[in-house]
Amino acid sequence: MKILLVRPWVNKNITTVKNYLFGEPMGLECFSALLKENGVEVLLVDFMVEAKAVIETYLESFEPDAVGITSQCTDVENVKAIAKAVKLYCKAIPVLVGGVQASCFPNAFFVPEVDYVFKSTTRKNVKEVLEELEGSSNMRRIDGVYSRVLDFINDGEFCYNEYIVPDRSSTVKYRKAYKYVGYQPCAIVQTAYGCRNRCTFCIRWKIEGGELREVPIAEIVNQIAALDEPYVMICDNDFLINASRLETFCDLLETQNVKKEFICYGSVNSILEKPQLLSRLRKNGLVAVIVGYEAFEDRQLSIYNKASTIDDNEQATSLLKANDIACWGSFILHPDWSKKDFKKLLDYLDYLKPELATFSPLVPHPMTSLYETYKDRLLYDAEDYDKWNFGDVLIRPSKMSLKAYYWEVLKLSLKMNGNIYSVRYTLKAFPIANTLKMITGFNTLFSIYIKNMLTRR
Ligand code: B12
Repeated sequence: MKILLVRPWVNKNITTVKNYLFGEPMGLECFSALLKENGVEVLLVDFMVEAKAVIETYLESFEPDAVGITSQCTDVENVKAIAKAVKLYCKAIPVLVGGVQASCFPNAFFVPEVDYVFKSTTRKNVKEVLEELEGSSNMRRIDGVYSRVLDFINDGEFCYNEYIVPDRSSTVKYRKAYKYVGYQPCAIVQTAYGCRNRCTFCIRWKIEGGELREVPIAEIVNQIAALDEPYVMICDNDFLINASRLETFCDLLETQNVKKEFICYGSVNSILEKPQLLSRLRKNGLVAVIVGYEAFEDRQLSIYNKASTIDDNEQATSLLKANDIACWGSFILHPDWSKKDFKKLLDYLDYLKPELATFSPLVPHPMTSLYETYKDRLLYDAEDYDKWNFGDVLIRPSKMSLKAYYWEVLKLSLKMNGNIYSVRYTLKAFPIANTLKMITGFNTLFSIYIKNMLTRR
């Protein structure tokens, strides 16, 4: 059996960070690994890289027996367009959809052109779907999967995604294109699922579960050692959570002589709990930590149910700086902010001096309790999936017009990313060609903000 796997093109209408966050389609690589375990021949096409390619070319040349498509919130229309094109080419080719959007909103894909929607992906449910595709089993209810022949009805058990080692050979022809901020080529690795924190705005602990599930660290180091990329982005919610696991991580990197540079997400608490470990992590390649600061006041941190205080944030930043680890801070822009609040954030950034900072307007995602709080102020319906991209303003601002709010966001991004401290860091940390690409990326983002400012009502 032959299965064609597809990551859709970037949606042209969204507020996107694709110019500097351009990671590998790890979900499809995991699915590819499962398919190969079952003897399936796989071809993966990444339309995020091959932006001008069309699906028909691959349907003709590869002649697949089925097509699998991955999805994020911004991909819904493109996934459906690909599914439609597949069915127009040959009605008999089954279409399978998975990915984070299928996990969050499987019903977004309950359309006649899609045959299977995977809410969760496991060895067992992939095997069962393959048996159906091969005709060796009857249509039946499969855990975690909605199928069209059963009218997309499945009231059975659902589980979380199973850990699968990604089949990186499936993306070999694209790998040089994958980057994370100024680090290119950069691989992505997941070493754990779940989170101990319960931040009110976050969907990750909803998708992955509240319990921390760790993959044996020796398995992870073997995976990292086998990578060609010099840079590795560790996408766990909080890679810095487990001190003894991090010690073993360093032991193994040292004994196996693995030399890479790492970027990870780390919580303020995790940084504060293990100051003694940071210098060892730095020696073993940790170059940057993405820290969710979110706010500049304790009052707001407690609204978001953050486990840290403003004091903690400052201490964590100092610890990172003392160990020469860059701090990439992320912040949430609250819809009830006045111009003064934007100014306060800017002052706070001036004081904290994260090497880089990103801003996301508050997203009251339907999977979170914030949805109820803000549902009367929403600018878009929950089904306008591509608007829920963590870049658009979704809640009507209370202290200024939407236009004025976008203007504040634009000014903030310009001032922050153009500040001498960040520019100096960027020039020092990344090759000049990558810095130039980042500048283009920021410019594109600014033009999107300007467009939003002028057109959004
Ligand atoms: C790395 C990453 C990226 C990478 C690449 C992601 C990708 N898969 O293509 C880059 C940097 C490109 C990226 C971009 C964006 N991202 Co992003 N990203 C992540 C991150 C940190 C990890 C994703 C990941 O690789 N997970 C691990 C893999 C293994 O999980 P997975 O993809 O779900 O795959 C599993 C199953 O879903 C299944 N599967 C996947 N595909 C398929 C297909 C089939 C057919 C089947 C059967 C199964 C299957 O197999 C895997 C088994 O475990 C997550 C946060 C997180 N940890 O989830 C955010 C996250 C996914 N991103 C998010 C967002 C919002 C974006 C952007 C929209 C931001 C923006 N405004 O530009 C863009 C969209 C890019 C686009 N498509 O145009 C949101 C998604 C929200 C949503 N409902 O979709 C998340 C959850 C972050 C958050 N805010 O909480 N992202």
